[in-house]
Amino acid sequence: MASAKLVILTGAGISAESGLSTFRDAGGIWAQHAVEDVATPDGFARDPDLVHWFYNARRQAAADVSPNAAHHALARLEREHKGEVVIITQNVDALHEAAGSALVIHMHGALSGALCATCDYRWPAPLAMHTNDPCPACAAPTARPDVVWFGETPYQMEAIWSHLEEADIFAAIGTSGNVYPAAAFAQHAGRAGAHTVELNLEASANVRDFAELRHGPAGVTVPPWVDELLNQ
Ligand code: BJW
Repeated sequence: MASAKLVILTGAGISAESGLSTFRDAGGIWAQHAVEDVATPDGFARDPDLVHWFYNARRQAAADVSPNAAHHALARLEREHKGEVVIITQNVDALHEAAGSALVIHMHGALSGALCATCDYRWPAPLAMHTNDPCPACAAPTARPDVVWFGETPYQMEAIWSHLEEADIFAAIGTSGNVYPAAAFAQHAGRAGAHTVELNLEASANVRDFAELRHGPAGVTVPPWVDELLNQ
């Protein structure tokens, strides 16, 4: 197991103890905003001011927080484990990178990125984006946050399926298992032979796809799990 390939999916729950809201918990983001208004291409076409306001507020909130014990433990795992450690995050914050993780796939994009809806050019997002901001490449007034909304294809899916098929251990941390394709990763990795572990506050919607369950706050469950992996 010393050189096992570890593939780790993270969701909003891993950043909760840093102070960022989750989506589907009581009082979470979807209790305050209608998902179809702020996280779909149609919502952006209808009211770009509202969508920019929503993501500007989240970009500001993400700039004000620090990684917690779970992010730090995963960065230590990547530094000290002899095999490959791949983090696939659904999160648009940069807390894994801030903790020191290097191999991080942002499958739902990043708050730090801007994307031209006309020509697909990407550039670093300013703290506040505005409707009609021009694209630096084609000048079209169609700048949007570089995040993946419902109905859009998540990023780096080919690489992700390959990592899942090569995984010796697959873990999902802080994700409710409601959003596909991420919710199918445990089943995919498990069928390809990985040992599957869920580390979440509570049982997720796809708890049956995991061989091992560790329920509790990520800041409490992840550091000892990492210690165990490094001591195996
Ligand atoms: C803690 C904790 C602590 C709290 N410690 N834990 C019908 C059936 C099946 C699928 C579909 C369907 N109809 C449509 C679809 C597809 C659709 C989908 O899944 N819809 C479902 C709602 C049914 N998916 C898509 O459209 C995706 N695209 C797609 O499928 O393309 C086709 C394709 C697939 C494969 C290959 C090629 C093409 C796109 C999904 C885009 C999701 N976008 C969002 C918003 C954008 C980013 C942003 O603004 O941040 O991404 S939605 C939102 O949900 C966000 C998140 O990344 C995502 C997942 O949420 P997450 O992270 O799981 O958060 P929560 O809040 O749900 O859960 C937190 C968990 O943490 C909870 O369990 C807590 O208990 C726990 N917790 N505190 C540990 N301290």
